[in-house]
Amino acid sequence: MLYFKEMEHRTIIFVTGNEHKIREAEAILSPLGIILEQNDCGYPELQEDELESIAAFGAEWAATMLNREVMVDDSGLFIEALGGFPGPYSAYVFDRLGNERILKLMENEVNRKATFRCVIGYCCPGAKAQVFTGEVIGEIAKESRGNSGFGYDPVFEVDGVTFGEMGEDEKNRLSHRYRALVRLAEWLRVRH
Ligand code: ITT
Repeated sequence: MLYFKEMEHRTIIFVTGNEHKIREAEAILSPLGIILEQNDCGYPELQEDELESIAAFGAEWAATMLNREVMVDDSGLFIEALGGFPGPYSAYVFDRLGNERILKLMENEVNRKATFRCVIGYCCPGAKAQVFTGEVIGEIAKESRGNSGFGYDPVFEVDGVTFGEMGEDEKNRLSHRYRALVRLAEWLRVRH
């Protein structure tokens, strides 16, 4: 198929320290002909409210530093009843509080709506970063369920099923990360 042929042999450095993100992104992108190489050199994370500016800055920084075509993934869980918390602070909050404390904060809350967002920052050396956003709307579960996935997966549910209860394949067909990555792949297909 022409689509796959055009995408052959593209390798992007994925700058992340998170093995789960790599695994999911590989499963999503490899059928589209995009190969990923992990680099865990890290990047400075701006203290910003917008995942987009954090991802754009990180991608430009990493492209310059590594002198390679790179992508970064900045994700966050935005809980409506908590005013969008933890949002851009999701990594910090997960490390300090974890899922059980989040569930405690939500104990008597009727509005359980939450949005999981993923922003992929992509950059070539010397160019401006491009950002691709994907989001999925769901709810905070009443209790932690499922052993699949990572991070907030056991407490984030879509149509009554948590990401933790879904198999990897099912999560990768509808997740925030999937939605952002297919936008990246489509942009690369058209632009390059
Ligand atoms: P890098 O910055 O090194 O890529 P990280 O784990 O710090 O890795 P983020 O800041 O993007 O990544 O993640 C914010 C938090 O949200 C962190 O605790 C993740 O474990 C969690 N998270 C990100 N994507 C997730 C997903 O698909 N399912 C569940 N939790 C996720």
